[in-house]
Amino acid sequence: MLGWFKKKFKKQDDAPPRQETPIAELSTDTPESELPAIKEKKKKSLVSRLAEKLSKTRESFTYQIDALFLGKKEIDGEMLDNLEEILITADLGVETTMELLEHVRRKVKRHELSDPNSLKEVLKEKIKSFITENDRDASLVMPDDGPFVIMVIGVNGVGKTTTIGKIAHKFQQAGNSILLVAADTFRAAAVAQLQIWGERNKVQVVAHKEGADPSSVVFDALGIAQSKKIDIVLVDTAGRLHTNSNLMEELKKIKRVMDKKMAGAPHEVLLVIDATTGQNGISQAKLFNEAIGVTGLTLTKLDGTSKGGIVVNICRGMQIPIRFIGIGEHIDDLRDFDAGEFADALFQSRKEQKK
Ligand SMILES: Nc1nc2c(ncn2[C@@H]2O[C@H](COP(=O)(O)OP(=O)(O)OP(=O)(O)O)[C@@H](O)[C@H]2O)c(=O)[nH]1
Ligand SMILES: [Mg+2]
Repeated sequence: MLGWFKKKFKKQDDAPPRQETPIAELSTDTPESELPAIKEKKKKSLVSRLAEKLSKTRESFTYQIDALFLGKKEIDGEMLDNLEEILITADLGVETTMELLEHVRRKVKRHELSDPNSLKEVLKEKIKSFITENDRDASLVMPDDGPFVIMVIGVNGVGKTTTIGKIAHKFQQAGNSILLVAADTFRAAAVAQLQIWGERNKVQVVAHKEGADPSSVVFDALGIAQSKKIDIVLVDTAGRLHTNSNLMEELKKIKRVMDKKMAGAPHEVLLVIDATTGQNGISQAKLFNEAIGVTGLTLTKLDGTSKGGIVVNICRGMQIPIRFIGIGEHIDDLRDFDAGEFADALFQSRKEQKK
């Protein structure tokens, strides 16, 4: 769990098994020889559940690709044109789509590829390699002591507050103490929403009055976190301001104040992107990264979109790692992003899903 995070919080290793994987539990009398098989079963079950959640993308993407090649004997121009349309529609991005088609065309020309079935396999392998190639362990600068501070940013409605609620749950299950910070002070409803997540998780929420300076909320909260020896601080920010001030300037200020109060904080600037917005999400990531400096991404609403190809696009085009994916509105609907697992789930066929 949370490979990028594990280094500091050893407690994570003692975490109870995640509720979403009700597989054969390991017990002390499980023979060692059975462990690999159990692990494999667990992996399959995780992939299948993810595949279920990605059903919209799979219908418009994976199944379309399957259908395109079904019963065909030859690769022709029309087939490649249709393939291009499928890839673009799933939001893989123009550049990635062109690169894939070029790869395929080259292979056809060199007679390394002739039948549609092997083309399908080549395509899958190439897309999988796009998703996994940037899957490096993005190291984080961990504080030697004191809380690990995560500042969550993104435009309005992308799922910041919900994601914070889910992350709090995940870390809490792993045995960490959590503090939530309502730095979206521009709407009373925003504070109330975070407080609901606080109650749900039974964790403290630091909030000031509506309209207060977000930086002062954060300043106070970090003081509380230090004195209470909190493990993880999650800071919720506004997605849109109802004043004339500039959102990016406001976020920069919050970040500066954090660093002043606690050198090195925030340790993670997590940008939340709504996967249903497709290419727009990529533009947001670029803007936020230029202005604030983003260290990790969360892609939400992958359950409700056929544009899950955006993941390929992001893995390919951005140097920022995806930390989490949101696959529903429930507290458990957040996954650590695992490139291999995602690629396997994306390409799970209808037949495999039914098994
Ligand atoms: N289906 C689905 N819905 C999600 C997911 N994440 C968030 N949502 C929903 O998206 C809507 C907006 O979520 P919020 O968490 O309020 O978004 P926000 O970014 O905090 O919004 P503002 O505070 O207005 O900027 C809510 O209805 C959430 O339930 C997800 O992974 N899947
Ligand atoms: Mg919010």
